[in-house]
Amino acid sequence: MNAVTTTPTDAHDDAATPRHDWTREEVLALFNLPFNDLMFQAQTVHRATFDPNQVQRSSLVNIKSGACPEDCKYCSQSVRSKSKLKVEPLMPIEEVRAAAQKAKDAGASRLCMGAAWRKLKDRDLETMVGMIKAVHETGLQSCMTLGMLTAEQAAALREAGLDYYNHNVDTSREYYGEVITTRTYDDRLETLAAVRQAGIKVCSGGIIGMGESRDDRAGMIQTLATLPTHPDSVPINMLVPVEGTALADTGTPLGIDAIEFVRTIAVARITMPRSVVRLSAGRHAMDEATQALAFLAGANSMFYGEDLLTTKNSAVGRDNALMDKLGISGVDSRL
Ligand code: SAM
Ligand code: DTB
Ligand code: SF4
Repeated sequence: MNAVTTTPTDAHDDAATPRHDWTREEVLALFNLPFNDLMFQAQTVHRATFDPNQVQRSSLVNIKSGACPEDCKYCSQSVRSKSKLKVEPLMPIEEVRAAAQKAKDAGASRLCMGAAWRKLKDRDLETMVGMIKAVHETGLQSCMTLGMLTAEQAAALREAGLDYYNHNVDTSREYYGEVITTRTYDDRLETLAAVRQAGIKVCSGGIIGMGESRDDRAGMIQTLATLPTHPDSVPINMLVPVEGTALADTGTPLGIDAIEFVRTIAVARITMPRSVVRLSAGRHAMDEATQALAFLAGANSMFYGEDLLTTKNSAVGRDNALMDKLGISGVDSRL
C-alpha cells in the first residue's frame, strides 16, 4: 500500500479500500458513466488517499537500446521495426549515475532504467546491481524494466535494493495477440508475480490508442485491478506512433480522443484507489487542458525529463509551467 497522506473520512473509507473482485461489467459501467459523475467519483476516491496537489516525477533512461527480439507492434526497438534507431550496447554504470544526477537536479524522485530485452540474462545481473547502487547514491529511488524475470533474478534485484520493477500487461487479454505474439499474457503475469513475491514494488499498466475498443481498455484495467495486490504504480501510456513500427505502418486506426483518455485515468483511479497512476508516454502530444483533466481524474505521477526511451517527452520547461499554473508540486519519497 502507498502512504496515506490525508486521513480518509468515514464517507470515503469504502471507496478508498482496494477491491480485487472487479468484474468487466463493473469496470465498463464506470467507463459509461456521464463524464461529470465519473470525474466526481474519481476525485473523491483520490482525495481519500492522496494530496490532490502533488505529483510524483520519474525520469527514464534507455540503458540498452534497440535490436530487441520481441515483436511488440508499437515498439521502435523491436528487431521487426523499420524505425531508424541507433542500436546501443549496455550503458556504462557511470553514464547511468550521470543520468540519475541530472534527473535529480531537475526535480525527479525516481530513475526508471529500461532495456530492450526479452528477458534479463544472469550474466547482466552484476551490472544491474551496480546501476541500482549508483542511482541510490544520488538519493533517487530506482526502477527497472528489463523484460521477463525469474523468481531468483527478482530476489537478486530486491537484494540489491531495487525499489520498483516496471512490466506492463499492455492491453486486454483479448487484444493482446493483435499487438504481441512472441510472449504470452500469462508470461507477463508470471513476471509480475515474481516481482511481487520478491518484495519489489510493482509498476504495471499499459498503452491505449492502439486501435483497441473501450471494452479492451476495461479489460486491461480489470486485469490490473484484480491482481492479488494492486500495482503500486500504474503507468497509462498513450501510444506514440513511431514511423517504421508495425502499428504505425499497417493502417490500424490509432489514437484516442482526449475525453476517453481522461476516462481511462479516472477508471484506473477508482478501481485502484491506493495506486499511483502515471501519465506516461504520449504526454508531449497532449494539450494543457487534457493534462489538467487527467490530474483531476486522479493521475498523480508523470515521466519527467526531455526524453522517454527512444522518443521525446514533454519538455521540462513546459511541465514546470503547467505545474505552476495548476498549483501542483512535485513530491518525492511518499509516492
Ligand atoms: N523491453 C522491456 C519490456 O517490454 O518488457 C522493457 C521496456 S518496454 C519499452 C516498456 C513499455 O514501454 C512497454 O511495455 C510499453 O507499454 C511501453 N511502450 C513502448 N513503446 C511505446 C510506444 N511507442 N508508445 C507508448 N508506449 C510504449
Ligand atoms: C512505461 O509504461 N512507459 C515507459 C516505461 N514504462 C519504460 C516507456 C515509454 C516508451 C515510449 C516510447 C519510446 O520512447 O520508445
Ligand atoms: Fe522489446 Fe520491450 Fe520493445 Fe517489446 S516493448 S519490442 S520487449 S523493448
